[in-house]
Amino acid sequence: MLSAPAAAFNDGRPQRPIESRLEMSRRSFLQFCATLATTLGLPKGAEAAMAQAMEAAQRPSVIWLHFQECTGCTESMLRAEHPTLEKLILDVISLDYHETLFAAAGHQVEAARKAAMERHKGKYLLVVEGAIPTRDGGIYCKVGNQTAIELTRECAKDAAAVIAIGSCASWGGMPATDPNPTGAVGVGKILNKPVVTIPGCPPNPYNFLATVVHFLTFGSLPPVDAQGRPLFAYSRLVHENCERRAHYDAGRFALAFGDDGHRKGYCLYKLGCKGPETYANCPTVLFGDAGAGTWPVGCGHPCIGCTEEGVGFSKPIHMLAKVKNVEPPALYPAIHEAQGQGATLGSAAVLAAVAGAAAGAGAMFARNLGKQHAAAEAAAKPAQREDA
Ligand code: FSX
Ligand code: SF4
Ligand code: F3S
Repeated sequence: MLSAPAAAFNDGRPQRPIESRLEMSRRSFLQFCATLATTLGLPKGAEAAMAQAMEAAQRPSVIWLHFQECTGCTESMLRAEHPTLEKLILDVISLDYHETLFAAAGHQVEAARKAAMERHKGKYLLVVEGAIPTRDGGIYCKVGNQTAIELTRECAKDAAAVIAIGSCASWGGMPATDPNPTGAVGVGKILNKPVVTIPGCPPNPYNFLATVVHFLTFGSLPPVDAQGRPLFAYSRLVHENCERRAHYDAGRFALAFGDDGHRKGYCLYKLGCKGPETYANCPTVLFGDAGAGTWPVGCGHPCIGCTEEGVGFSKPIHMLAKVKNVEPPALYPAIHEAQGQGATLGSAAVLAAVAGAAAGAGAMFARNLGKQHAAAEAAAKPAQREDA
């Protein structure tokens, strides 16, 4: 039985089974759904509704605009696996306008955009990539002789929902860096309707996929924070789930790139890591499906706070982060708990799930505690906490 939102998108065309359309086994497809459901922090069983919604012939029309940016958002989507964006485009959404991926150009694609907007009035998704220049009437970015401001307003008017992908579209990002010569702003600044933001430079493609699949499955976008960021992805500091956190707590820091601490995988706080003031799920979701450690800190580079307005592209790279939270979250049970009092590990986990806490955090926490340089540490002299 098709869920109501999925049925609403059904275009009635005969479809092959989704696993053959996505060129993956049934098992892999269901694993993919379970991963997305977990990423969203949804309760057990939600993966079945997601699989059902994706299996149906629902293909929401998507209009994707490009403004001031490097196209890294689209590039990061193209590098996603399970499934790749190409397969997502062909089988899950109907990408009716995308300047980078379209072979056609000029009046032909502008006509395609207008036709899609008319045909799917009130039902299409508008995705905006890149910042919007507002200075001098917005003349610093024009497409088809329309300014980015005009195009965004025109396309947003009849959209079911607006998604700003990347930090540029979310709050200005790199183009808005001081002195911001073009007056670049995020999409929310020029629209009078809610905008879901997926910041990151580039953003994690799974956060975008999970947001779109949530829309497909439930007919609505996921709950967001004050900046419009989905809570499932941006409710925890990078620092809370970082695999180097044990070193931070123990006072073991890299003090220079390539020094002994850096080579041992110590905490990067003193190299300017902004993880303590940046909300994102990078350490738990990782990038590019290339295995463990595939995120900035995992590769040995401090987090620059690319998802956080006022941090990424604003604070100097080597400036020390403002530490927002050094204590374990209050949801963690005490080590010694009297029987029948306080939170148990199980109830904390349930609370975290209900609150939509970043999935996998518990597993990462356990994994991080165990794996870091146990042998090297045993042989090394006792570490001293370094003063800032
Ligand atoms: Fe680039 Fe996107 Fe950064 Fe911006 O991602 S990766 S400059 S967020 O708009 O293309
Ligand atoms: Fe990880 Fe950075 Fe926090 Fe250190 S300061 S634990 S490297 S997020
Ligand atoms: Fe950006 Fe920091 Fe994640 S730099 S990609 S928020 S680790």
